[in-house]
Amino acid sequence: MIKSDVLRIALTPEQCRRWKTQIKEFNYFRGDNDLYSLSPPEAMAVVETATGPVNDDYVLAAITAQATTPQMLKDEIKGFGTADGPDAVLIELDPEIVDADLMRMPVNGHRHPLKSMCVDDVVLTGIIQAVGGEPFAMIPEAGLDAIMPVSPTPGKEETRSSKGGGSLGWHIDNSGFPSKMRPEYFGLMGLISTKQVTTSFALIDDILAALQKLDPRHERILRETQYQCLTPISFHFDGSKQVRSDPFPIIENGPDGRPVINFNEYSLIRDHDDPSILAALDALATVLSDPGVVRGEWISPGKILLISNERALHARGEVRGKRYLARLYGKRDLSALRSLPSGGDKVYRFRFMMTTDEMIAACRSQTMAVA
Ligand SMILES: O=C(O)CCC(=O)C(=O)O
Ligand SMILES: [Fe+2]
Repeated sequence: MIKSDVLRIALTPEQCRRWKTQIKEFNYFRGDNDLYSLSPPEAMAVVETATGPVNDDYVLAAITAQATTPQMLKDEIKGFGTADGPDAVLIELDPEIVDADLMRMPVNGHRHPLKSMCVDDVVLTGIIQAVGGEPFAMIPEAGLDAIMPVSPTPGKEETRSSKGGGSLGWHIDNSGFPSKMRPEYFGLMGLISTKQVTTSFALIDDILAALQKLDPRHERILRETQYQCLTPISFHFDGSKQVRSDPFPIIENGPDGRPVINFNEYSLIRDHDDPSILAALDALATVLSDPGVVRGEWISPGKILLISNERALHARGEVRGKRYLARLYGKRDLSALRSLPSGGDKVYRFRFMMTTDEMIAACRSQTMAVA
């Protein structure tokens, strides 16, 4: 089978050195980074007591990114996620672009208090912006850091989340939410990775072609509005229970008429007894172990994998060695998040408070991407 294209871009060490120098010359960082190591409950308290909009280091990093990201890179990736562009891009940079070191691994799942906003943060932010969307994060998940550390966290190694150490099954991020509140795409940047760990991904065009070969009926069944999943566990730090989403289709057509996928191997609720549904879900699992469909990358230091969260699924092998990736979400239309009663990102730009009540309401309002 011919796989749909993934764009690969490599910058020379010289191009990387120039970018890094420009970022440093911008000299926008104050070095105050106490906000980014806060846990979500601490971050919520900070937002609630802020008296007005705050221009913090992350906002300055986003401005620096806009000013310094190489034009050639912007031109190459701007079609990502559109009908003419790829659904996945691998960008290879010189590992020297990374500022993190082994002494500054995340603490309790959050940025090390001594790892300030730095070159790698600006680079990842620049790439997310170059696609044409805005970076964003959910405070209940990431605290006030826009860039989430993906690294095993003591006490959470066993969880099936970005803080776990085991393998992660096939999913899109924040599958329980309607698409207007989910990340549209994300970048995973390798900061530290001492042993090979594979991040897998499968593009929807490849998945559908393989399903079609097995039995053309499967796709039709997966397009029925009858699947449910649970809210993302990372949002329930307050001890609240996961809730069931409203029924949604696993495959549907997005606003531009092309297919999109919504699936999470772990949080999909499997209470179906209809044999055609079970057969379609089994076929999906079969296709997701087909080497003609599954791709993989070792996101080693300096590599950035940009993946659509609408037109691709991703998964990960077991973590080995010391590993620290930076993950940043992007979205072209933040209006649904900005209009939440909790106030959107008015106080901390790109970071959304999202209360438990709002999250539950969101999961109960699954709507088709196309009216
Ligand atoms: O660790 C990886 O390579 C992927 C992690 C992931 O799926 C996530 O953070 O959502
Ligand atoms: Fe993920």
